[in-house]
Amino acid sequence: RVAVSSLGEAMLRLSPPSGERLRDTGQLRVHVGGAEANVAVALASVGVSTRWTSALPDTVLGRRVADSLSSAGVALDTVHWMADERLGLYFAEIGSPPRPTSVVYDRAGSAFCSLSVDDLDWAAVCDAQIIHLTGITAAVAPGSDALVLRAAREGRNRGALVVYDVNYRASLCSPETAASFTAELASDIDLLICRAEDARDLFGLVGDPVMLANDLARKLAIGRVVVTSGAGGAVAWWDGESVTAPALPTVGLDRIGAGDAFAAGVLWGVLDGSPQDALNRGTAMASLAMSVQGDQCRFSAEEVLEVAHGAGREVRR
Ligand code: KDG
Repeated sequence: RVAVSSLGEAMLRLSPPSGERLRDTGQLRVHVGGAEANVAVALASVGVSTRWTSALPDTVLGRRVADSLSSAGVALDTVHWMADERLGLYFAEIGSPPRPTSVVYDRAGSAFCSLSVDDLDWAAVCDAQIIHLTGITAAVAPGSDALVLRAAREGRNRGALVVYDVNYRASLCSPETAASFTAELASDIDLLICRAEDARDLFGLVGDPVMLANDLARKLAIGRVVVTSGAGGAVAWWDGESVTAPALPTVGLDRIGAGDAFAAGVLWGVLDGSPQDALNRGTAMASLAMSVQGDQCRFSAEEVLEVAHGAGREVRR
């Protein structure tokens, strides 16, 4: 049994070198991305046993993704390999104020889009203490919501804790669809992670992050809710108590994947720390993720805890 099992699509990200634009560049740097893969890599890097389940094309690109995850220590035994399929791609131009980061997806018809519930061995996928799922996985293709519903149900039946990150992507579905899916899944969610802007855009909630966490917990009847608000830090409503953690200073070199690093820190804290440890590890990992290029946060437990301690806060190991 692994500590964390995550399910989702991986993509290759193609980005111009820093300071160049997609419309002009003659070079593209390659990074492996995909929110759930990012969470799995960040967790494995701090020493948490982690499994990632997905569908990959049996091509050099699919193998590149697998090699990248397994080099971080992620277990891939439940990955479904597919012949004659493609890997999703995305193009990201990393912004620098006042120019925002912009993303163009090329993920339609990927191997993950044709993954069905019958392709997976659910006993193996859900043999974990925590099942990590996101709204991206549910919205990748018509029918992928069934993967998320099944994973949450199988996880629950096996005594796992189900963590759902709303992670709304406007390119994949409408806010209404994302909100109604979250409501459908809610009775199987133990811990919800949601950006403040998603709480507003999907659920029509307004107020400061403490109120948002409280209101989401009440609206969806979920006992633990974490709300993130970028530079405003993170807030949790956790079994009836409020917990907060400020964001840590960072150069913000590459913000893509920071939310996934945050989620990984929270899951790590859920496994062996207090709710405050969970938020502190999350904000430390998010700030570290933003200090390097690429979607993934590959820092050791010592490096993460040093950053968390450096901010003058107690994080137990
Ligand atoms: O959170 C980072 C992800 O956005 C990135 O790795 C790609 O999964 C991705 C997506 O759907 O945007």
